[in-house]
Amino acid sequence: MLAAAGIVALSGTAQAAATTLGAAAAEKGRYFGTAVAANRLGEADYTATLNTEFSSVTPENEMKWDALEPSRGSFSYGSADRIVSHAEGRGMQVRGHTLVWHSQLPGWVGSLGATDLRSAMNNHITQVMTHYKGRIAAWDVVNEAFQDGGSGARRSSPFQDKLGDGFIEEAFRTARAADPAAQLCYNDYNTDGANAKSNAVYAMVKDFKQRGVPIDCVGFQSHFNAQSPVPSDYQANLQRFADLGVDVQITELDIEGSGSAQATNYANVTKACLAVTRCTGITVWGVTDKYSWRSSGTPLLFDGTYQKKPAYAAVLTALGGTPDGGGNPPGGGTGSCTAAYTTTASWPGGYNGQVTVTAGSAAITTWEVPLTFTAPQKVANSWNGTASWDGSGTVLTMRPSYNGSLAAGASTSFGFTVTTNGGSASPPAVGACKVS
Ligand code: 9MR
Repeated sequence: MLAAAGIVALSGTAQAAATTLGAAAAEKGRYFGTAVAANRLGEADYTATLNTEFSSVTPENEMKWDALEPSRGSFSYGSADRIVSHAEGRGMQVRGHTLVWHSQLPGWVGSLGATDLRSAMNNHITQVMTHYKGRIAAWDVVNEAFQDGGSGARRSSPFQDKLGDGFIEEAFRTARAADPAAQLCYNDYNTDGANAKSNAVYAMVKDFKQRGVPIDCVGFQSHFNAQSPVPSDYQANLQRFADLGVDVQITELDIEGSGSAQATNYANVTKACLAVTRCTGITVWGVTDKYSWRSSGTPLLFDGTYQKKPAYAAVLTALGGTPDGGGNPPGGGTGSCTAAYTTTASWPGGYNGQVTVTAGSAAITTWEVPLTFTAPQKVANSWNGTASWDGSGTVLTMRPSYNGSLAAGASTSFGFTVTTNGGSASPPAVGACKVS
């Protein structure tokens, strides 16, 4: 027997309203992105969610210095390239993260003297940006260079300690020369509202703009939880940076919590970005709670089984999208569903197929999925569904037997055995799931 590969997901939505984060954000002239880990791209549900919902990706770790240049002058681009290729193949843009950062920095960098460190920094920026030239929408050129707390001072790092304040300016100038098409961003956390740290970043950006140091954008990481809630002046803070003449981007959004409280916070962040003309996009820091760096805080939009959380619906609605495409079909049953097909086994003369039906962000009480088989295939047997054939004998509509009621985001599966009768072994064409 062969385990089979093909998975086809078909949405049952029937209206023009955007039903995904990426599409809804695009209607507002923005991207909606996620951090991605190269080693998860082989997981079907991970990649299906990524491909369906997001229009931008940020490699979560694969473009950090320790990943790209683990020893001096020796670059390894494999994992980062996989993410960039995946994105390019699907029309997603890429945020590069990050060129100069005190963390995930290989030991050899820290042990260099000032002259060597300067040339190593500039070489790292130039090599990496040249490798990806023209393919990265925005780079986090410098990440987290300021201290927390009330001092507004620069954070200690090999760059700061040996090169002084000027390392940031130098990094941006080197970056502009390496890839003039990329937007160049400064990125940090705990800068999401007005405070000593964000004031210090603000002063730096203002100075850069006045002196013509090339900077195009400021990234606000936006990692929120009970200790670090969404600031009440979040929108005002984005706006004051935008007013300096830079774009602002929400670059690593995650908000710990659950249910409606989490949903409200997510909606407020989304609305704040939409209210600031130069807020060009939002990136959440991961696809699913189970792989979040703060997994126990369930801070993302999809749970550990890739079901849409209330926060998902809140973001989509805030973006002007419609979780269920306005009803499916319009005027018919409420809610929506999707159907995903897998061949679970095959042998000479036949195969087993399985269709997983998943409710959208509202509960449903019934569903139907049409399957078109290639003659002279016959369905010998089916389970967990009620089968009815059309007159031609090629279109089989499956409806629930006992499994019509699904909670929001919940799934059920039905299956069938097909005999090929000497003909093609192609799996059926799976039509749109409908709530009838
Ligand atoms: O999510 C990243 C996690 O997988 C890494 O272990 C961690 C190591 O520093 O970095 C995480 O991402 C960080 C990002 O690069 C910069 N801002 C803070 C993020 C969360 O720690």
